[in-house]
Amino acid sequence: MKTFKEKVNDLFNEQEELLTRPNRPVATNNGVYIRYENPILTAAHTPVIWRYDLNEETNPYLMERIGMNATLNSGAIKWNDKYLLVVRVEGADRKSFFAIAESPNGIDNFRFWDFPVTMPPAEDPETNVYDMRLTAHEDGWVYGIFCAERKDPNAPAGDLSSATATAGIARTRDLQTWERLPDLKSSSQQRNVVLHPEFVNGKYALYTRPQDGFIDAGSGGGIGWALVDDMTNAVVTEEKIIDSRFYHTIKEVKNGEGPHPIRTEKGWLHLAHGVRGCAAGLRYVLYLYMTDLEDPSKLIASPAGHFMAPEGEERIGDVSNVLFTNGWIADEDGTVYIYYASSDTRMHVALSSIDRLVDYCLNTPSDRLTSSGSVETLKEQIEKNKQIVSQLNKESQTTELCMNM
Ligand code: M1P
Repeated sequence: MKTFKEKVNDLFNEQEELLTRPNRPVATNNGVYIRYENPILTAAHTPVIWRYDLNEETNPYLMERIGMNATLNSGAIKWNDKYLLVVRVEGADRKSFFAIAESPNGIDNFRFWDFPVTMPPAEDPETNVYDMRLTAHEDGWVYGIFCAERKDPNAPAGDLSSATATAGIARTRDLQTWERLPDLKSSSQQRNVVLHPEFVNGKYALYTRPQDGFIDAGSGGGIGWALVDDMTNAVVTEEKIIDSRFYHTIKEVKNGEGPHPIRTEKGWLHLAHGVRGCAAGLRYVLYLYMTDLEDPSKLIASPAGHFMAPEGEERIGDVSNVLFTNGWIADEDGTVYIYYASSDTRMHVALSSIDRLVDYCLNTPSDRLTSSGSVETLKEQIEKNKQIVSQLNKESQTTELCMNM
């Protein structure tokens, strides 16, 4: 029989093994990105000192006192040479909160800081906060914009589910102390609001996602764009849709900006999520698009379809069939670390590069929005490839590249 002290040691040792487990790239890839074998953060990665009361007198059975349910939708930033995630941690009590986990290499050894983020509540205190997008703005502050959720004050008596979504705003200079600013004022509900890292025409620029209800985007046409004078009193006066939803696409039901876009030589590179409905419920996938360098609200590339969709175990979780992202880090050498959550349960990383992602955006055919259009796109590629393969076959007597010409 182990002593209490030995059992405590076991807890720490088992967790250490999990936290230090090396992550390896999976063998198969599509040339666009590389997935990694293990999730980078799960509920089991949350610190032992959060979950257990380690005092033998008050917890003689060494039971978990405060359960953690999931680690998901995380903002990301490179900070003092470390890869930092502002993780949405969801407790067993269904409340989400933010906590920072850091890694020396961006792909494994993620470790939570001892204390979660103390986020001051808004003047009208919310019930739940989640999905923070981080932006180190050129004004010198690091902003975190997140969903602040409240019970719908207009819900009929007995309806304990209807809620409202508002963009909560906070800023920090050290990621330790957060100053809460007033929530974004907008005529519609908002989620997936993201701050562009540079001033545009002297103003702060926001990617928005107007929505009629808490779940349904309704008449909100897609990812929006709004210029704001002052982040300490952010008001959406004019909003235009820059990346629309379309019937029978991966973003038919709704879409939302992921992390803030990355500046590249060829334009702003955007990562987003798109949602469609099916008999199994909503299916969330990731997609990319690009906008103009001078005018980040002008769409210049819109590759068809998803860039990443749930695979294998990623398909299963608290909300199955979901990939969601709100964080990526572009390193100085052009490597891009894409942080995504699967099925609202765990965090993963995929690696790519700015060059590859830009190439993907500029050279993946766009959606012609009908089956016949898709067949035409396919035929164009097949025609071009047949010519190349026939040329290659002529050049190579020894290699039979294509049996079916
Ligand atoms: O459950 C899937 C996702 O649902 C919502 O996404 P959206 O903002 O597009 O409606 C969010 O609640 C998100 O956190 C969640 O991952």
